Amino acid sequence: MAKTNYNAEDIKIIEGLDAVRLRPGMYIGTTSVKGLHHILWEIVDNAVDEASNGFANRVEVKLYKDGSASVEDNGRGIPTDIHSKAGVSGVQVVFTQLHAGGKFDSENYNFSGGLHGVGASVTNALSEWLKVEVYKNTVYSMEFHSYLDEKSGKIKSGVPVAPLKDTKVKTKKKGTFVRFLPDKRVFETTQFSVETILKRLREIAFLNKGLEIDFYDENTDFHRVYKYEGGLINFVKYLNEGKTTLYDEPLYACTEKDGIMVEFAVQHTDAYVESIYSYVNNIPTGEGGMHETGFRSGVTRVLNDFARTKNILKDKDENLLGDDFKEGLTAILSIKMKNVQFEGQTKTKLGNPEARPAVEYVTVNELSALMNNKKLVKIFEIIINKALNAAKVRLAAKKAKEIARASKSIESQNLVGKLAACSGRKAELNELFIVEGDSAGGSAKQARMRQFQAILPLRGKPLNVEKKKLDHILQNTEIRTIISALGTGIASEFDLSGLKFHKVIILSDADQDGAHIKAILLTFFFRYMRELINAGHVYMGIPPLYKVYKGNVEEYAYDDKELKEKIEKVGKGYQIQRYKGLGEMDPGQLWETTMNPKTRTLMQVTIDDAAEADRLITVLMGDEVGERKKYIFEHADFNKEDTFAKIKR
Ligand code: 1YM
Repeated sequence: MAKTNYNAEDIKIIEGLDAVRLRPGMYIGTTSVKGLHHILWEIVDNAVDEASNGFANRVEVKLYKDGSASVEDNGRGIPTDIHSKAGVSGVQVVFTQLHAGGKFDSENYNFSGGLHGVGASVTNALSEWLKVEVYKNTVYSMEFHSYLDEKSGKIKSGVPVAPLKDTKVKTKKKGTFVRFLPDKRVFETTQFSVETILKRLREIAFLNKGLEIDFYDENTDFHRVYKYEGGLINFVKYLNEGKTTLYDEPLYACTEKDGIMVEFAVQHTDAYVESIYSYVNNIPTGEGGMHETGFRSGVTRVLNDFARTKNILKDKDENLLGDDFKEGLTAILSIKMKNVQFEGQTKTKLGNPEARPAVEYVTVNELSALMNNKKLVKIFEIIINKALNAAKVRLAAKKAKEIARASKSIESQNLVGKLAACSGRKAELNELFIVEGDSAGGSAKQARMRQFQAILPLRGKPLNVEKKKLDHILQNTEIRTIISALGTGIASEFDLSGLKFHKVIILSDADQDGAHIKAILLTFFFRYMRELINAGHVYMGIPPLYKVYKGNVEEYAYDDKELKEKIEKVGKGYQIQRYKGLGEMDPGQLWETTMNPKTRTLMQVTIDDAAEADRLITVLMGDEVGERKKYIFEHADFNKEDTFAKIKR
């Protein structure tokens, strides 16, 4: 049965994998640490899909001392028989054929299950070696490697060492095991981040109730198990930790409609902002899309109906709006469907129109059913009353929106008194430095390149916007100044096209106060201008901590490790100055170390994981001191890369 002569078709397959190595960016977006994790997620996705389809209930992820990683599930095992068209085993097809867009048109295997990410071949192409074992009564095994072809001088990617072999070793196990070593010639770093992996595994476990995910790191002997019998219910409770909830148990539903699996959990808190996080096939959809739209209109419709049946809303009253229902709403919406189309700036917006009516239908049906449950009536009354309150604020004041709208014209009112504007008019080139303190602000004004750098000094601390209503927030001068300087408006009035600076750079001291100011500003951007962050416009400046000097030689160090290097570089007779704040630097030094695009270091603020960032903000900025202390204690260093920030030089 096995093919003996490897013909032209096989060669074409191999060329396919070589193309991946030639332009990895086209397949995994980037060869940074993010791309490195991407090739792990490809394998994890296949294992999780197998579980999603009900064939597996356990996934194990392991990191090894040699730098390799493995994933194992207890499902059916990748098909081991010969694929009629390809003439090689299913295993070989999976790891050597590129599946464009995650679709795979084959007669042999139906992908009813394979929801997405059949990109295991990409992982193979970008690895030094990859080993597969399939457990079906006996152990099947196959190995691939990438090697330098002497003749062509080029690297051949993901080449089978031998066809799939039935080792005849008996096993009671079922499933698939894949282990691979990411290729150092491809990636900027091949060091996996345990923190990144754990966060994603926990998210997957939340999204797939009952699925057990084990993680083990051989390097540190660290072991962790995630398993949530409540799934999304546990997820919502986790997000609401540290918030005051209006009722104890989240509302939950899970049903299929027109081939789309719809699942959600909802719980209200006393907060004013909304925290809805949506997923499609376990992938976060940060920009929302059709499923979210359907969910929102479903919630609005069903709650209005309820309010009318209960005579809370009278005939003469107008319907409550979606916006009224979103105050304090924490929700996870997770759907599973085929042929997913992603759109939007970051390709995290669901485009499939059919998702909207399906989700709306399920939301209305399931919530109505819950409303008829006598025990839950109280909860719905609480929700309606909260919305009525929100509507009152909306109708009586209408102020928030007017001010938000006015914020767009504030520039013409010249409220931006303190802003030292720049002279250039090209937003793409312009930079706004939001600087802590008047003295550093003064230095920055002297140091800047007037053409494209504007300076906004902050005198006091801006208002902590967490737990404040919008109209209250908009009375704060510092916040108003920032809004007016940016030119985008905020909240529902936000419009990215008005942005006057494509780099918004927060410059604060590397101490507690500076960290607090950063946190306050990031909270504000996250809650009211999230698109600004999503579109990559928000940065943090990193001032040096030390100057090492001798005569007229000056070297700056941004951390203690660099300090050692710089001391060696300057040599005997060096002196050290430790900067306690930006204010201690003269304009020349500030320019060179923190503002000059040629020599400075910026950290770009990104949100890989919006739900996690939301929880973090709740913990950091909310009023539960204990949790905050704990977090700050564990993550004392605000200048390091984390959920919010990635270094960009
Ligand atoms: C550790 C990684 O890849 N598990 C896995 C993959 C597959 C199956 C089961 C599977 C799918 C189907 C039928 C089907 C895949 N099979 C294919 C292909 N774990 C891991 N477990 N039988 C088994 O979707 O119909 C691709 S992935 F294409 F061969 F069917």
